[in-house]
Amino acid sequence: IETFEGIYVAMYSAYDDKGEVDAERVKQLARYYVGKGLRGLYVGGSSGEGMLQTAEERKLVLEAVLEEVRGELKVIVHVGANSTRESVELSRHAELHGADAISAVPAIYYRLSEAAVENHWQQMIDSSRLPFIIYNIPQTTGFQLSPKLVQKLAAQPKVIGVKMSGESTFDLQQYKVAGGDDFLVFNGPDEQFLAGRIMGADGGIGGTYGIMPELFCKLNEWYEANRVAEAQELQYEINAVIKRLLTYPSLYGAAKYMLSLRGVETGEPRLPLLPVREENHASLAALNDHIIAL
Ligand code: HMN
Repeated sequence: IETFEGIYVAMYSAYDDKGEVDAERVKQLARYYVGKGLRGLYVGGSSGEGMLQTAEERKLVLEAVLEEVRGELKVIVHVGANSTRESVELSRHAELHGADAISAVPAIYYRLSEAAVENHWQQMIDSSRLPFIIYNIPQTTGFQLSPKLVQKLAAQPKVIGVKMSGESTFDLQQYKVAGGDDFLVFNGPDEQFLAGRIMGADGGIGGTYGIMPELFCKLNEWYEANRVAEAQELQYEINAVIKRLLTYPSLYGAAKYMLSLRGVETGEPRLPLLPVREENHASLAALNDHIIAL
């Protein structure tokens, strides 16, 4: 049985200087993550700005990633969109092009009943043979995922796990219980990766992993080796970095600027996400040096 546990970078977007999706830059970014100990990439999620792109752009991004790293890194693609129709289209595309798994948030904007969200996800699940990972992020979607719905969905072999980006580690553990033995939970909040693992997460998917992949892989290894005191110290170091990152106009703009300092150009985030300003450059360069030295 193929397993998905491990550490996945929630990949950032890659645009050219005019803000158009740039397949070459997507490939360079995907390539940057090979050989760092990661299990894979999570494409088109929050960090990847999937919700700010057209379906055609999202397809282009996924195809570029798969062309570059298929077989070297597992590729989970976020196919959540506002309409079920578009999500189904993206699911079919993902299967056709050889993605390893699909994943989706609930549809946003409308206040949806649990039955509506269940049906939205079910249509994606039914539209492809790929494994499906529920993406729970209540602070942005407003949808509270119940353990009962997790249990119901997880009864299907194709539903292999949940990406838990909510902050309650109690809820995380309850999803693990509800999903059963083979059901995977991926920790979402990078600031509490270690706490998530202790409460039952099998791995993590995170945006800030994108600028410190080695540190998150090390954190995971130390947890697995029972070196919890050292892991806690490393988590604290990481959190000091994240705390600083959150002071910029946008987390994504700051992270993307740091990648450019390492020779990986990905352009600015797409509006309404703000880019960093010139006055931020010096402190981000210092933060980048700090991360590299950790
Ligand atoms: C994604 O889909 O891009 C992310 O994996 C979601 C992830 O849980 C991030 N959460 C949000 O962006 C709301 C975290 O990586 C987050 O960026 C990090 O914990 C810093 O707060």
